[in-house]
Amino acid sequence: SKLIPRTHDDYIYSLRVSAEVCRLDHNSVYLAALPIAHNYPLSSPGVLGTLYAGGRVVLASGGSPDETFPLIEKERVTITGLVPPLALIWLDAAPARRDDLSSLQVLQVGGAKFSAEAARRVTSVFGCKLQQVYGMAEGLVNYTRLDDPEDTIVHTQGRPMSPFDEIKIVDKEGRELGPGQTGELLTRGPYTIRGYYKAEEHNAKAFTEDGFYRTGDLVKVNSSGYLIVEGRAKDQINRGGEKVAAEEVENHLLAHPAVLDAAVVSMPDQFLGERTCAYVIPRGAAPAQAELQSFLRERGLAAYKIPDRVEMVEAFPQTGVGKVSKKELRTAIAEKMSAAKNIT
Ligand code: OOB
Repeated sequence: SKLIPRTHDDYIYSLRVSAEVCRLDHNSVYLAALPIAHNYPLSSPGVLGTLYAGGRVVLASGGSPDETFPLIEKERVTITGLVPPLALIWLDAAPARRDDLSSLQVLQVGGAKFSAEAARRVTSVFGCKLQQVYGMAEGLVNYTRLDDPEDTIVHTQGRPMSPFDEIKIVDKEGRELGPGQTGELLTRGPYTIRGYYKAEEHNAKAFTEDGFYRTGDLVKVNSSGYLIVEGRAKDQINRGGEKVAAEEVENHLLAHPAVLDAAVVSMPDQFLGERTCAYVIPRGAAPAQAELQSFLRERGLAAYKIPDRVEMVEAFPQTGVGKVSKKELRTAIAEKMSAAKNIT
């Protein structure tokens, strides 16, 4: 782990601009459904941004609809922030419940990529605006704006909150790329760190000489300057040399009516080095592996991208803030396979 030395000034700046972008004022009521030690519910605009704007904060002990929906009704919550796995649970739960969620004006989703399939459903299910939030503990936060066209809100992860944020998208050789081209996002700006704490060796790799932070995110920018996150530099499966982007396969799986959520990871393979394993949380009765594979084939997915294995689970392991922990999924499938090998 690397320490991220943020200053009070960084935070105050970040809160002020976030509160403006999210149009918070003394009438705002923020529901903290995520653990508030994380930068997103803490300061984007989160608890601190709401208090800064003179609003009110409601703390939930967890994010489940059973707890949060009645709280939204009782406290007349106007804005809250979720990570995508929780947003999918809310989207699934809302139609069958009778809580009055009409006070909700903005539902933020961020911390990991929110699929366009799910993003499209937010406004019709909750009757409020969706705001995508793409941020990082190191600093930079991007938001879609509340009055952006629906297409921008559904298909992009927003643009930098501050006019002083600088961004560059570069290829592997560090050459700057133009709109529509995918590369690594580099950034420098008023609330982004210039180095991890006492980590000189690591900093030499994680920052450019002129102080840009190398995010490790694969991103492209559209003609209006909005970012579209295509994945992590490392979130791909190397299947005998053929690269499979986890997110592409996940998006296709999410289009299946019996799939609530999907996470695609690599599993070790003697011949190919790696193969793909799709972890799926079913919606209702679990679809058969063969059914999912032929569904993907019919959608035109190349044969080498079809998951070699599908594992049905009730929930994914999570990081502290509730993102899917792919690291734990990779370990779990590798252990399961080596245990099976020992038996045969
Ligand atoms: C937030 O911060 P971290 O430090 O937990 O994670 C940052 C990483 C990003 O580099 C990116 O890989 C991913 O999480 N990420 C997203 C995303 N938001 C974050 N990937 C795709 N789409 C998004 N909307 O996660 C964080 C910090 C402050 C505000 C919001 C999120």
